[in-house]
Amino acid sequence: MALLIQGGTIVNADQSFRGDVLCQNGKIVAVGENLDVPANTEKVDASGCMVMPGGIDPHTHMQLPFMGTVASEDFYSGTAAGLAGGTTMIIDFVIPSPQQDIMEAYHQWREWAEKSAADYSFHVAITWWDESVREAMGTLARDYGVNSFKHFMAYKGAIMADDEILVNSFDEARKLGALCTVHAENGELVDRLQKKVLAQGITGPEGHPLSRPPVVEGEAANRAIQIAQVLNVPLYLVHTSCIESLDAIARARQSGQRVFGEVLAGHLMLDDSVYRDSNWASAAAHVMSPPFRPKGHQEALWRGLQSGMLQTTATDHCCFCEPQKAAGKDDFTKIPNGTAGIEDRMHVLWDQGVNTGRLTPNEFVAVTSSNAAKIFNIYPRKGCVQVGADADLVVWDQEKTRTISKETHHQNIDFNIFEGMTVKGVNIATISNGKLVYFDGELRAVKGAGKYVDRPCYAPFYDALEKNAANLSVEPVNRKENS
Ligand code: URQ
Ligand code: ZN
Ligand code: ZN
Repeated sequence: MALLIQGGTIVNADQSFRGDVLCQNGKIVAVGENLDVPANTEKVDASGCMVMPGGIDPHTHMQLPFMGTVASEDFYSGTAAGLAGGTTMIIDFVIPSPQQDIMEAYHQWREWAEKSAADYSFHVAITWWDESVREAMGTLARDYGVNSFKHFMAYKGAIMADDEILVNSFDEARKLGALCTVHAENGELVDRLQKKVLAQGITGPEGHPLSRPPVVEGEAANRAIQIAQVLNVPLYLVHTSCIESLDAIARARQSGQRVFGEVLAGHLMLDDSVYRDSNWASAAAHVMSPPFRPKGHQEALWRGLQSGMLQTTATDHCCFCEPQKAAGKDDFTKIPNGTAGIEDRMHVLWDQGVNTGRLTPNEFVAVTSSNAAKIFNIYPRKGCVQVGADADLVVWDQEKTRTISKETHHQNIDFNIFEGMTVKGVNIATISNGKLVYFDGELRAVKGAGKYVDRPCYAPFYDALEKNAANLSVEPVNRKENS
């Protein structure tokens, strides 16, 4: 059955124009006016609305086993909530335990994700190192469409990657033509500061930001950037939350280094006052890493997005309900880290990005979809309204409002960090793989309808890098002649 989205204005990252969109067999088959439409085509009226590429959230953790529990949102409920909010693809994370076989972990996450309602892909975390890990990276890059490897520089004693792992993994990623991504916080400093804060008798959630101040992120961001520079590998910093890491990214990009930055909708909107809420459950619900920052960092992050120093927006959707957060009732270091956002990201970014004049609608498309597609090498299959692309689209009504609340969201969590926020400009329809899956408040997500998305490596680009690096090499000095 074909689907025609008619009467709208198509908004891509590079241009906007009046046009209808015809979808068939999961693909966009025609774009323009006066299209030749098959009989029995389902029609969606987009008059007065914008038609944009479906959002890509490059950072989620559905049903993540973490800190002694499992995230409450699974791949079906999480991708369904994303569809309700206009996100039609996620890039989640395979996170092997240290010493766990990488391929075993990969197949485990693939199995969990089969129930997804929308398309998905995986970054693979490198949490330990030996020759089997190196081999697995090659297998994943060549045979399983993995072109990005994640490194947690935080979480000492759990999944933290020390410099030896970073150097081994970054070097291997370059040879494969893959991208390295990092959670940039110095895990040793976090560990030491957590002990120091607890020793001062601070056990509540207000201790969380004290144990991981912005400088702890800035140090790790700088370190990862310099290691990537020495090893000649592109780098992507996830959840850039503060001025210190934003400045590190800006310096690197201004020097020509290939570094990318991601920012979470939450870090653009919230500050660290949330941790001083007298209600323990509310303060604990905001415990995630890096923490929400003091006032001032948020505006700097918006400027990073506007200036192109930050390229993508995400949510780090990692849900833990109050009973789970209560594990840290007497010790904030035991509160499972994570917050939600997959359903609200695009609404929050439009309301505080486009309605305020910070972003144009085209830039909104870039930072919610197209840039992630380009960086992770799935553009224009994803992130663009054009013939041949996947039929993942949103019909966006700039005038429609929504008040965000845990009472009405589709996310499987008992809290919403944007609670009570009224946004103007939301998707009235979401099309996933050419099917109308959300329309005027009715969610029609189908369990298992999502497909795994292969992301090819970047080999040709790296060959040039290698040649360039070789040209800069110094000839060995022949000292025999002088002896
Ligand atoms: O660090 C992450 O990205 C994962 C473990 C989710 N939790 C969080 O606090 N960001
Ligand atoms: Zn992280
Ligand atoms: Zn994360």
